[in-house]
Amino acid sequence: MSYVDEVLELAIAKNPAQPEFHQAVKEVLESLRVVIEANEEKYRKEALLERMVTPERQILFRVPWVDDKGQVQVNNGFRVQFNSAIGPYKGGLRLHPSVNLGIIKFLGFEQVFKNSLTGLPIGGGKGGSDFDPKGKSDREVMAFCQSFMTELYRHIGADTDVPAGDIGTGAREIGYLFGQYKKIRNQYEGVLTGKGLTYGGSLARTEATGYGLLYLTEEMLKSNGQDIKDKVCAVSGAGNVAIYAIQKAQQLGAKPVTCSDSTGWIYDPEGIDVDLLKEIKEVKRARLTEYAAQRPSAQYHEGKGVWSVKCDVALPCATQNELTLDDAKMLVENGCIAVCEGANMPTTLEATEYLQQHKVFFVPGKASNAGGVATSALEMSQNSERLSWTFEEVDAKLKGIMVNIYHNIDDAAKKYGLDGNYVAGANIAGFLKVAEAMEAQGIV
Ligand code: NDP
Ligand code: 2IT
Repeated sequence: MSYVDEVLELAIAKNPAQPEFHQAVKEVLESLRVVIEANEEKYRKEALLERMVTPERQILFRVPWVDDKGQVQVNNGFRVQFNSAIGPYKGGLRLHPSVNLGIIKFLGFEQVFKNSLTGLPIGGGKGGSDFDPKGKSDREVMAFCQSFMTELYRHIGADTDVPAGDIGTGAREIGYLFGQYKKIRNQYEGVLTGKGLTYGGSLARTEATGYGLLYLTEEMLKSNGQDIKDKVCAVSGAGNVAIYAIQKAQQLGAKPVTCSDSTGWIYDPEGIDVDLLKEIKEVKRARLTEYAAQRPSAQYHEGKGVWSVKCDVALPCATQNELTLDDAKMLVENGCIAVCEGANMPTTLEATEYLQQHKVFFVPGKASNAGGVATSALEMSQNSERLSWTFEEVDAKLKGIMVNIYHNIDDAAKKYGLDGNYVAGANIAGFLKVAEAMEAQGIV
């Protein structure tokens, strides 16, 4: 059996009931075949792939807190420190009722390669909890965050592991987490990113993932003889990534016509009103029905459906496996030319294959959504030098990083005879840097 198949089997057998983790490992290992086969004996002897699919450390903990009725609640807390070959562990904290160890491991595994692609010195990690911030009071969110940090603080640090936001973790949660860390450690350090601007946050971090997605999409289309201008975009999600993807798409002259949340979706043929969306989601924390109520051109539909809308470019920005084979078929049928992932692993393996077979440009999240974590690394740099850069400086660096990522993944794909296969390009380019760093550091 080939080394890749051996490790794939092993990863599945050793991590039962973690389908998202299996999916992420399968996607990466399958596309590394060409690289591994060229050095099979060496990599096998070093057990390099076994080490890559096994987190360096996994921390599971109890998070007890008291709700507004005086009732004690208990959630599960996770931090998976996946790989520190190229820098301190870095990656977000997801707060969502669906969170379990397999989901955090898939996200941590993806993060290793993504962070490598940024070209910045950050290793990969991810964490979170099955706590649901939706419908909770600010005091309840604070109580949860303080309890979560009361355990997490001993495992993290500005040079050890630097968490940040993800689904359900935004500026409010990062603030409460940072406050508790500082109180326990009596230390003011850049231990989290996505901080508020008054206490060490970076300008443009809020916008970075969505803006970065569009910078990369623009560059990818340009390199393939297409222009982002006037492209109709279908966007899913209505959170941090989706909102700023919509905003940057509009600034670049494209026309985003959809967005969605977990209960329904909006089709707005005149283009999404991003100020209204921000007001509803960032300020009121309300549902998309409110958007339709205030915007005569918008149609609201219950359930899923953004991929049924005719579009040129699809930008999935909500969650994993939200774009299925049936969705991919509808997109192809409707003439979609590109799918660039804002979320982590939003496209199923079958849908990805179908899109690639039908010559749709497909860029995986570990490349196209890397602008968020890249700007987090820029926040770490600013914290280290105790300075802050202007919005324009950070934004220009972000754009440069995204343009570079596109060319690196494109070049890596071409080098291995896989022209236009950005999944392979991203996995290969991300892998090679981490592999070399691991080999240089011995068996640790
Ligand atoms: P948010 O919590 O800000 O927004 C998530 C959005 O997706 C919400 O509109 C949410 O709706 C919607 N959604 C629909 N179905 C689901 C579901 N089953 N589970 C969770 N959300 C759902 O998160 P972000 O925008 O920060 O993250 C979106 C995606 O982008 C995730 O995959 C995340 O890992 C990825 N990402 C985020 C980065 C960042 O910097 N924030 C960086 C790189 C990737 P509702 O509010 O109704 O739940
Ligand atoms: O998936 C991701 O890259 C993030 N949620 C951002 C991580 C970070 O450390 O900014």
